[in-house]
Amino acid sequence: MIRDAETLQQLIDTLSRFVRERLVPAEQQVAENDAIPDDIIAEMKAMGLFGLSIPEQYGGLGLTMEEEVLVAFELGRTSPAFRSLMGTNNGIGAQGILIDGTEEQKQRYVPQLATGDVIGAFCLTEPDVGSDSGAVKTRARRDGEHYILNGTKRFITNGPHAGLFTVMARTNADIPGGGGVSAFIVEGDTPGITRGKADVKMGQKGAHTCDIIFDNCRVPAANIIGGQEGLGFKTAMKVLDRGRLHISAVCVGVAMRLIDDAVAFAMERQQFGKPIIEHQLIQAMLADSRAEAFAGRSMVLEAARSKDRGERVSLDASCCKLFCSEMVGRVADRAVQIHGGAGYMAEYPVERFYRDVRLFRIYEGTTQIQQIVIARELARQAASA
Ligand code: COS
Repeated sequence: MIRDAETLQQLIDTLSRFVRERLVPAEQQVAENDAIPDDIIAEMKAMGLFGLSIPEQYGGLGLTMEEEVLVAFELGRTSPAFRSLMGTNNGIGAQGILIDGTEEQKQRYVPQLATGDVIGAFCLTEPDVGSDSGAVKTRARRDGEHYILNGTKRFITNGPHAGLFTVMARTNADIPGGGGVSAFIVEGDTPGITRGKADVKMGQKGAHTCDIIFDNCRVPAANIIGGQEGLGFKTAMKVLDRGRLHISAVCVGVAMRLIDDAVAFAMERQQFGKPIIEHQLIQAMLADSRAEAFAGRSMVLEAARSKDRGERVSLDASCCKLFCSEMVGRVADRAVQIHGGAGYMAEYPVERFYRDVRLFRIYEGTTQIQQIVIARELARQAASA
């Protein structure tokens, strides 16, 4: 439930203004330079954006899931690169510690993520481990009061900037699949960590990913999340349930932005003697886009409310991720189509967004993985009915 509607509205209004007045005008520069300007990062920190979903006792704003998705709808109205920078601290870079970490681990590591002084990253994917994330090959061998990590993590969001990693590594080679995997908190300056060069991506310029290579990296045994081996895969899945809801909300925000841009263009652009928004085939594309974005918004809010009630949301989160990421792809495609030849030109933001949104159908679980999660949950529910 919204805990204080007035304060929340103030936050959303402030954020909406920040997006409109600071972030949207900087989008092109971020895309060209492949970097977010330092003064914008400083403003994001001052606004508390790195700790939106981190509880107050660890220095964050402590938003509920419903409040967080309302904020993400606003943040989605600009280049995903801005959200990506603070997204890991709120999401996959902090939630493993928050969901399953010990109190000591939370107190030690989360406050620095809440302020944005340290950037967090989530190391699950590997060169040979993508959708089958239980197959983690990175090894963690116990050696006295430490574990020694060896392996390569791939496509790690914010990897070049991260000062704190949540790393899924296999502690028991005899247990295949997720049961042999543990999650570790690894400080970015630990000897034995090398960062690969930043990946060259299709879109989302300004958001950076790279390989993180662990070569005999010694991590204190006290940094195993939850203090116990074998929980890491489940921790990762719980983190992703939450992350998928957040990404879905961002997809809705981007869709709303693209619809606004397409409407503005269609009102301006004249063909056959009238603005193209008066042509029914253009109207159909706008109407379908708005209806689908509204459906996405409604389902994300509903799922977020379930999460705030403490319900398990794996099925709902996957439904949201599946629908919203595919939906924003269709909306971006129509937005380009409405712009006609101009939509193919880099001068218009829709060209950039068309490439940016492609990632939403892939990361934090592909569409096909969401389908698998949904079908398995249906079977599980039917079996236990
Ligand atoms: N919450 C809590 N526990 C979960 C869970 C969740 N959301 N999902 C699975 N588990 C538990 C299961 O209950 C099971 O527990 P038991 O062994 O006690 O029965 C265990 O974890 C293993 O689950 P499962 O058998 O379903 O695991 P699979 O290896 O079949 O993998 C998928 C399931 C494919 C869904 C998982 O690997 C996945 O989500 N892959 C995509 C990963 C991803 O999103 N990567 C993106 C990059 S990270 S940004």
